[in-house]
Amino acid sequence: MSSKDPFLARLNAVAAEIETLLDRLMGAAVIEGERDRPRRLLDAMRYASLGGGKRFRPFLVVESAALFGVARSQALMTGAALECVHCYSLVHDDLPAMDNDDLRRGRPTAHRAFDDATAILAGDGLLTYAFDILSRPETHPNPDVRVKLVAALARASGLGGMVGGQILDLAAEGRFPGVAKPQSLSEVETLQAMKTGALIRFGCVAGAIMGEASDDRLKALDRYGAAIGQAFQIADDLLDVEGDAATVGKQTGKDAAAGKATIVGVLGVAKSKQRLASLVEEASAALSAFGERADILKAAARFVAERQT
Ligand code: GRG
Repeated sequence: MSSKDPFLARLNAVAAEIETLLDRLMGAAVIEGERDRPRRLLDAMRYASLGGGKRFRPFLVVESAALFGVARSQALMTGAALECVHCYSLVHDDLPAMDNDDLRRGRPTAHRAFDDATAILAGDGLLTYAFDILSRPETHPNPDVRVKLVAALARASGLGGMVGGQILDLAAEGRFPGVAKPQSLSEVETLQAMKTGALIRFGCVAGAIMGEASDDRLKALDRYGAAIGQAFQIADDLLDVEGDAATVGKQTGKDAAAGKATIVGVLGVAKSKQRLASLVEEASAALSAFGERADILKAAARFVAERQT
């Protein structure tokens, strides 16, 4: 990624800091006050979380937190927790029982590099570690804020968020005989808002939670997050239709083959691109109260729509 573009330079800066932080957080096999960490599990967790990925979700945390003057080191801790949940979801999504993928971030998927059981446990380890990270005073000095972060990430990740969206996604593929397939535009929007949107939305409101911002400001970031979350998924679906595997870093052309419910499948390519453009506008409009200080987040909305990987 070129760093001449100011947006990419800031995204890359967060990516480098997150890499260093995750490496530190998962660096030691022997931790004071904890039982020794089993080497194979630690290796698989490191494989799944280090050395790849755009780190777009931590970027959202860092840049939304910057609007409220939150210390960058604290925002990075929350970003690292969010990235752990994201990486766990990728590991589990790639498993044979889910999407059965061999390639992720341009490398063999975790269950290919290790084995199914180790990959399942690495995902479990990353998910639970996220909440360990959020509960530390290093993440925020105020315990009330830490509890709010834990609750918000748990909700974004779980039953009414990503995991709930994932089961609706599997239902849409017709995996469960007798269970209705979500197919209409609004059903597909709901499942995608849960599966992909909820974590992105958390990334956007996390800064406001950490900055103990007013309700208005938190809601503005929530509206921004909802718009870019939807845009992110439409862009992902378009990449599956139009992208090539070498650039995207994972197999393409899989959605239609699997009978997945996508906005592109419902609206077609041309209308989906129009929808993408209006979501970018909607995202920028949601940030009007922040003025120029939110320009980087507006650039992030454009990046979401234009990304090739
Ligand atoms: C298995 C509980 C569970 C949930 C799976 C992650 C997920 C939910 C599904 C993956 C399917 C998918 C490709 C969804 C599109 C959105 C998405 C998560 C894309 C990958 O995120 P990026 O582009 O990846 O931010 P990097 O590698 O840059 O971190």
